[in-house]
Amino acid sequence: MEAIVRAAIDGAKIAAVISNRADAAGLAFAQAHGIPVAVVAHRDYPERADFDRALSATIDAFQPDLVVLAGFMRVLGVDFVRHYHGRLLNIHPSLLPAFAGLHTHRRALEAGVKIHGATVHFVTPDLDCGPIVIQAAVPVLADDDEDRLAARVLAEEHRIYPQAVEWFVDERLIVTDSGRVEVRGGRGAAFALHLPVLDTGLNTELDSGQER
Ligand code: NHR
Repeated sequence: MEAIVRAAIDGAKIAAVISNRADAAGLAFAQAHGIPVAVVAHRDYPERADFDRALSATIDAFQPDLVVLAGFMRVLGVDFVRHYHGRLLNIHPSLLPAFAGLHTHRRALEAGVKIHGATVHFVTPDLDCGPIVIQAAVPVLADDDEDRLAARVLAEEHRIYPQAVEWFVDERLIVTDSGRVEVRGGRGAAFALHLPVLDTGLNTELDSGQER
């Protein structure tokens, strides 16, 4: 959220920052930047559907064109998601469709994958399954633990999420009938893939043809 605010995207105004937790650090950040804030505490609503309705009423009072989930950890119901169809984004800390759900970095380490990352997607009722807007890949290094891997992914999240929001604001995102996202005016598929430059010497064995 802070990265999106700091990106100061041309033609966009942050209408509000809303959290389900009164102690969320993002609220203080927003206030310090003169952005309206609101809290809708999920604990006040025993029924998920009631929380969803209170949340959408609070959101809609600010009349946003786009709703951006950032570190938002409550599963949203079908009615909520339908209400924001085509204008609700999330960032998930894995290369979807791998590792949907929680604890993605731990699960990536357990699986032994050599590449991991983050995905910005439109939110659909099925968790972490919506149309993919942009992905960033990072290497998983031999001595990684959950925190180191999470930090490497987070740095990329801070790059790709503002980019995705900027594309939306510039009306460049098209979701096709088959549920894929095209970036208008993009230079092919690689346009929406961020690969941090690898200068780690990791590939020398491959490059020199050894140990194949
Ligand atoms: N809601 C829908 N309908 N679809 C998605 O794709 C959603 C969503 C709500 C949140 C973010 C997602 C993530 O990127 C997100 C995507 C929390 C959970 C979860 O299980 C799952 C996915 C995501 C966020 N939440 C628990 C729950 O009972 C609570 C976990 C907790 O509080 O720590 O809601 O990771």
